[in-house]
Amino acid sequence: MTLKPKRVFSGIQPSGMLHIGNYLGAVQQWVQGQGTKVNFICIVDLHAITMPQEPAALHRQTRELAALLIAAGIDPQQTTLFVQSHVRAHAEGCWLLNCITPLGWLERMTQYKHKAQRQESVLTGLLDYPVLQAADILLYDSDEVPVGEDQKQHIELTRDIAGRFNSLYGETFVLPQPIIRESGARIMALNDPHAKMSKSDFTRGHAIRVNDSPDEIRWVVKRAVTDPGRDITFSADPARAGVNNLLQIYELFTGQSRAAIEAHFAGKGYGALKTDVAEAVIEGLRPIRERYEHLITDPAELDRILAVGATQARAVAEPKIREMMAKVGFVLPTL
Ligand code: AQP
Repeated sequence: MTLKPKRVFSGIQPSGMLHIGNYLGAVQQWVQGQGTKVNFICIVDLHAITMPQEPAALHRQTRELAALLIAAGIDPQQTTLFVQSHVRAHAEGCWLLNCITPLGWLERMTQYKHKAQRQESVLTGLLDYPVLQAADILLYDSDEVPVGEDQKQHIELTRDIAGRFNSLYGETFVLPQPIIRESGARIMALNDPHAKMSKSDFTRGHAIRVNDSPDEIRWVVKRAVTDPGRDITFSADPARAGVNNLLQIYELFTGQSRAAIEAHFAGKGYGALKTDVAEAVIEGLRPIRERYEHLITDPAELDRILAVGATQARAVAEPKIREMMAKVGFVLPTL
């Protein structure tokens, strides 16, 4: 008996330049999973507008993100890479799922509470963000959703929404599993190791962006917050979060084992740690930056790749949205 290959879905917002948290927490996993599974990677522009976006910047960032994902190793021959708004079923699916999702489930979401706190007036779309995410995932009968740790609660909510639809209208959806790395699940800000590295924090020193120059990367890592101790060892102690974060970044960029890394830094100081981390990041990002500079000069080729991706995505999502509509009781438009 041949087993059906697993379906994988994940998304990323074109809300700014990718940082190493997005890269190590999510994109690197997507690249490593290619070949054995059926992959859908979605540039989630509908999600991006749940926070205010400047239209020209959103437009530019959508192509930049496509170029960066390809430069980072997403192969459009092996992965369906597409833009969310090119597949109408995402917005339609969100509406159908909205109508079975209790408000209280959304008000509990940590990301909503965190982002809403920073807004003078909270937009409805921000509250609804996880329902749209549930539609994204469920339209593709996804088995696995590789994400950073911050998205775990949303994937659990997706399972709850899928379960509710299944019990109201009959078996329709696969219940997806979040896939979260042990190392890299939550890369912390370099200027505050107790806060998640985030695209929307533009303070210099907070993040390393994938297209930062080598000098900028050295500047940021040199100023990374550590602690008054001396040990360079992996640790879950919150007081040592800064050093632990630097070590995880080093581990993921070099691919070395934790034992080899601790042996390498034994007897050395934090200055040496920062120098080596900066150089490992620079070397790890160099090929991505070089491929990106080349790809971004050809917007027509990027649009062609995204058009192919949208056609492939529609071929899966459209029959699924029709199935959902039929189950709810809608008269389906004839094709
Ligand atoms: N710091 C992080 N460490 C590990 N993984 C992370 N991810 C985000 N930040 C980290 C993962 O990256 C994927 C894409 O994220 P997103 O574009 O959906 O945005 P986000 O989760 O809201 O993250 P950002 O970059 O911090 O954006 P803003 O500032 O706009 O909120 C996801 O799999 C996410 O888990």
